[in-house]
Amino acid sequence: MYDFYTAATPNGYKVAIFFEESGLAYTPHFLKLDKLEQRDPAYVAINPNGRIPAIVDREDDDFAVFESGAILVYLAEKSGRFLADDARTRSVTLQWLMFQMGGVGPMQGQANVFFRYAPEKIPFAIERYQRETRRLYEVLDRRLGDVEFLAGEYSIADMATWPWVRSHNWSGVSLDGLEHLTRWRDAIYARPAVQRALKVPPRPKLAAEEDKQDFAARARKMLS
Ligand SMILES: N[C@@H](CCC(=O)N[C@@H](CS)C(=O)NCC(=O)O)C(=O)O
Repeated sequence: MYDFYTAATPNGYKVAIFFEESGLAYTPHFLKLDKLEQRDPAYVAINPNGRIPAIVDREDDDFAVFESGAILVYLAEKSGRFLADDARTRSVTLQWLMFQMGGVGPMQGQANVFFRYAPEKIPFAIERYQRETRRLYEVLDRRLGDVEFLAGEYSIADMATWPWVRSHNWSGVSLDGLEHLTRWRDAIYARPAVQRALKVPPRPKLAAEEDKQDFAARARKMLS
């Protein structure tokens, strides 16, 4: 059994998708990021970075894992799912996982900060991070023109990348013209396990402008 510390963000949904796809037993704990619960010393003892997600493996001496990519690798190795054994497929999976962890996540995260949360609008920063995110999406699109999923078969690389691509509108980044990435986005969205994961916790619907402003104001509290 795993304790899973999370919130309604892309990095949290990566791990929720793994749990729902694999059927591993887990107990979710939802942190209120706008109340800065992620900085509570009891939680920082689990995740020294004071961010979500994190897990604790209750069947392995309460072993704690932080960093979403490391969590996915740990769970894949524990369950024998979604990370191939053969060296080449495993390497390809880890290459695309690292591409997400070092590229898509940080760039799109900064696009969100400057496009949605920053108290002042800095056009250079907004354009820089949106353009870089779009460039990374184009890399994904070319890859997905050759293969069904990033490592060939559905894997932790897709689980890590999908929640970010899914929220492209929030970052102000278009998928126009990226037909392979759009095909992949829709195929993963249709998976029942992914639908279940998106309720862990439920993602707020930000249809109205007031809802978007309210969400951004709460997210801004984390920037201090
Ligand atoms: N590299 C980390 C990033 C974790 C991260 O930035 N989590 C965000 C939510 S997506 C968070 O906890 N933010 C709270 C804060 O900034 O205080 C990972 O992939 O686990």
